Amino acid sequence: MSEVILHHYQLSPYSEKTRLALGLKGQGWRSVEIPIWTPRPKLTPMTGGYRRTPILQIGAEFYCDTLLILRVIEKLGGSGALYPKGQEGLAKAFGWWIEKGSFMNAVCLTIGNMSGKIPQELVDERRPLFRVNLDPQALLPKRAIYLQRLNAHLAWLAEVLADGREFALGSDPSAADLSAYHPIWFARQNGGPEIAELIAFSGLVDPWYARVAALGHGKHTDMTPDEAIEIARAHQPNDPDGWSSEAKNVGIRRGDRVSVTPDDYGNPVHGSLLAWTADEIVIRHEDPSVGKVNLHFPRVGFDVALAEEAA
Ligand SMILES: N[C@@H](CCC(=O)N[C@@H](CS)C(=O)NCC(=O)O)C(=O)O
Repeated sequence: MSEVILHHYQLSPYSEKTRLALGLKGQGWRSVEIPIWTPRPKLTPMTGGYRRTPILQIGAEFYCDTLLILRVIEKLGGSGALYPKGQEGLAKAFGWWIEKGSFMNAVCLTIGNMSGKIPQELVDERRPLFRVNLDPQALLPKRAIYLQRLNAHLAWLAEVLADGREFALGSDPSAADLSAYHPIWFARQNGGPEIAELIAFSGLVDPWYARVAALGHGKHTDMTPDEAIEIARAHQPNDPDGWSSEAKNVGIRRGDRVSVTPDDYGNPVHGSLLAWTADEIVIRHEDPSVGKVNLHFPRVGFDVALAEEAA
């Protein structure tokens, strides 16, 4: 099998979730550091412009969104279980809830405390993506709101951990812990002691947080963006043909040119539809610099539609 390549940047909470997943599974990986804000001229041609972070690459297969990326990492084998047997659906639903409830609130709470540390380019670039002004001066006055919203969800996490269990689903770590951890990690790493203290339920959350952090990131070595492009170019993409009747019911057929768009924030990506299963959408993308590649998306959180002719 071709190497597991993670396109990510250090500051990114969803990348931290993925790094920990690789650590939990003991999976070796190659690290391609991408710019924190666009343009990303080396990455964009490979991913058809999908612009969220992180992205996992294996040969000419590109996996978008950590919901799918963690499932791919799980299938690679290794130690532990991101989706423990009998708790697969629970781990996914838990992760969906806590990320929706806490991620943006933790980010806005934290950045409000990062005056002088957030480049204007980042504020300007993220504004249309998140539809939020990430300027610390704009976020600080709203601290009370973000704090209430974050702590309301952390109260549920504390309730889950209140019986003394070591991890969210029991005695072993899973994807559920990683989803709960990364927004708190972002706040603690970047918000300083003031924000760390504002985050409630520390008595219950702290020992759990330390256990998740101890999973580490696994063995990894750096790779240049050009090496990653070369690997994509050197591999033939797979030809998956999984199909669900759902696709038929919405009037889309294999081979149609479609757009795939996150249902919360982010841009559409276009390509020819190869597979549509209960769990995954796969489209074929082609670019002169990398040739043919497959882009994979989770079914949950993405909308597929026939592409406009001009797309
Ligand atoms: N649901 C997505 C969310 C990913 C996400 O929002 N990532 C943030 C960084 S942690 C992002 O893309 N920010 C904009 C960017 O990096 O370009 C996932 O699970 O991968």
